[in-house]
Amino acid sequence: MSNLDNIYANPHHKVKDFVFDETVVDVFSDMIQRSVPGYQTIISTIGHLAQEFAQDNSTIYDLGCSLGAATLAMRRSIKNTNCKIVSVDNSQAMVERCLTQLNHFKSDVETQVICEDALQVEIEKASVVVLNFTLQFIPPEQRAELINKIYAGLQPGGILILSEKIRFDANQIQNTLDELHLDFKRAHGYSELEISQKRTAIENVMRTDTLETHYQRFEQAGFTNFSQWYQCFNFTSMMAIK
Ligand code: GEK
Repeated sequence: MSNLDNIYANPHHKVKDFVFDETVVDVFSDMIQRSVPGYQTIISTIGHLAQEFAQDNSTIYDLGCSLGAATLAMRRSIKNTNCKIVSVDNSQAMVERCLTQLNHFKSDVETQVICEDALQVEIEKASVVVLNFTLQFIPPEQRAELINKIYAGLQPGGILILSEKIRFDANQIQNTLDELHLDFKRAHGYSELEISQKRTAIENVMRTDTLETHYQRFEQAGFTNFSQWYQCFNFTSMMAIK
């Protein structure tokens, strides 16, 4: 069950940088669904992709798992032998709530939920790695290191699923897609005050890349087989197969 996100509904004297604390955890499910166009489609497609790419005797990683939506979708769909899921988030509040959420559902798939920085996690014998709107919160100078580590830890035939908010160098495209996204938020009940305070809170914390930057990182890591599979406005999801 998720509470309504009204964190920025009233004026804040000083808008602080956004953090994934208990207040956010309480409303997270509502917040992400009203902020990310196609979030549910992306989650269910992650389940389908995991079904297709998970391998026997391998590990699936959900890095920046929040409340475990992608973990749950994958856990429901994989049918492999000796395939476990490692779900990681560096917010203690998220990890605690994620464990509670996962315990609501029965599953035979071994699932570990760990509170750690994605940059510190060892990626080994991976068949599926998910970064669903997580890389954008990692300092830009550390992003290549993480993608390189994921490539190294993937088994041949394994997949990285990377979803991100992206930015565009062409001003008119950037402004038009941004406006469409704001209209999506308005249509989901966010006021102008909520939109503007959230924007202030997130601007130092979430730094977006262009699609070209993501593709360059994939190439530099060693991936040759990658594509977007989803885009709505300035939100995309990509797959890179080793
Ligand atoms: C979903 N994937 O619902 N290491 C680990 N976790 C991190 C790090 C880091 N360095 N930085 C941020 N996080 C989820 C949604 S939300 C996206 C992901 C959003 C975590 C952070 O604590 C938060 O839980 C998550 O990444 C980003 O499918 O809020 O827009």
